[in-house]
Amino acid sequence: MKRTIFPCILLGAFFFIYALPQYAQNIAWPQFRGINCSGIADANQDPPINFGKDQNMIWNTNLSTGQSSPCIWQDNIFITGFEEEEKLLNMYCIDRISGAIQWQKEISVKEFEKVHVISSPANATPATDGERVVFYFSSYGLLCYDMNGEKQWEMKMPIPKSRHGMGTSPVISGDLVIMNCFGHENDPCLLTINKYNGETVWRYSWPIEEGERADSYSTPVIYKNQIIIYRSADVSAYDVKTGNQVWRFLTGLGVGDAVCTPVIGNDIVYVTVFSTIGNTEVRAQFPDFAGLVSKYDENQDRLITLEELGGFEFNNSPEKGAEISSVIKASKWARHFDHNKDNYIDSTEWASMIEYCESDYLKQGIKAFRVGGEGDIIFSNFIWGESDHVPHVTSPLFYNDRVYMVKSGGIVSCFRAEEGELLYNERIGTAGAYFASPIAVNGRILFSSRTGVITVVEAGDQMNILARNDLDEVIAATPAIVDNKLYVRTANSLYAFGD
Ligand SMILES: [Ca+2]
Ligand SMILES: [Ca+2]
Repeated sequence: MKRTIFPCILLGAFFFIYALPQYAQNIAWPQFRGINCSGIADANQDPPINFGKDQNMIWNTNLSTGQSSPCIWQDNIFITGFEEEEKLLNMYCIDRISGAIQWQKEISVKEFEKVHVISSPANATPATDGERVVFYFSSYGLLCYDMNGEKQWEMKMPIPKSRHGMGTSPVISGDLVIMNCFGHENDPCLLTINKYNGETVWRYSWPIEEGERADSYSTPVIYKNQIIIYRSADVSAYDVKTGNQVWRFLTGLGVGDAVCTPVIGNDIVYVTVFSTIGNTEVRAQFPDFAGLVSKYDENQDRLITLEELGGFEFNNSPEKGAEISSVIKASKWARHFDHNKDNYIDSTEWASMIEYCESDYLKQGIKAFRVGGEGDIIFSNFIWGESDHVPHVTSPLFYNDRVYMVKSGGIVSCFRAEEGELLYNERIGTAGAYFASPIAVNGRILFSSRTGVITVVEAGDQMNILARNDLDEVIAATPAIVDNKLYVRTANSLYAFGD
């Protein structure tokens, strides 16, 4: 069922032709998820559909653990890793043709940033413009090297305070390195840095408003002269020259995890907004008050205390699989709904919690809105939204006028991009968690499961699975495609596949 809190406004598509970035002619996948975080390979690329350790593998190079994606320029691949015991952060430059390590740098730190069990101190994908490469480690800061591995500059940063650890990656646009630090709870800001010397150009500090929380795992997206960032309360745009906020699209969730990186297609922004407590998997686990009493009223006084609720636990994402999904105590949430603070949750208070979940469900989901305007653009620019099927971590993919999403469980949704019509919502047959974002090449889409299966699906209005390729290693990083080859970072390896 299609549900949304917003009016559905259909707008015509606006097609702008603007100059391709200079690296479009080069062999380049220069940052997280390729050019402008789109996840779309250059036209005419044709990597193998079937691949694996025994099929179409060109090379495989062992790396230290990490989940940054490959950053590629011509014959160089830049990638990171870390060594837990030694407290080392590793930066690699790998020869794209042979897989040999060309140079390797390491930084020793006293401590790593505290990160979520599914995250990593080597999370951020490097960014390059073909003359330099910028690495970001939340436990250290930014480091810039030239292509030969000579250090150009560095910007140390305090270890950020955040819920799950930084998820963002730097990007290079024009003369600037752009860093989304909106997820630093202690000092949420957007930073631009002179890529030649490492000096700060401007800094936009987030004036946190009531009901908002500094939170953002998103990588910046560039649209003309604007930097677009997804934060917990909004998707907002900043003038690349001045650092002024130009517009903001309120997502409705003031305290949600802003995890995905939005994508832009035909001047429409697509963003997936996820609420832990609003998602259908969680809501299905909540009984009504009578059900609550029959199950958790230990002393049988027909009343429920917060302590009695301690026995009620729910899984915040059963589809991720037992290994990494979190079990949450209902009392943790219910405490906020004990409005009269008497330590009992009565039927009205329980109902208000269910209502809150329902309201978060209506606020969450994929949202499509027209890019542009000034100030608050939620009512003027909103096009369509859909509460169901929303992933927690992966980013949406805009490809050939369709939008694709994959959520844990291997559940793929495909929408008509402009209208929001759901074309299909189906399981691709590999369950478990999905953290890598989908990418597209030559009429095909690649979905990578954490368990290491890369499913190749034909782009289009029906699901048509072309291949399932099992690497049998953990994949959390989004793969990269250049030069008819596919590059996949697993927990401890980098693979190159090609015919
Ligand atoms: Ca009781
Ligand atoms: Ca109460």
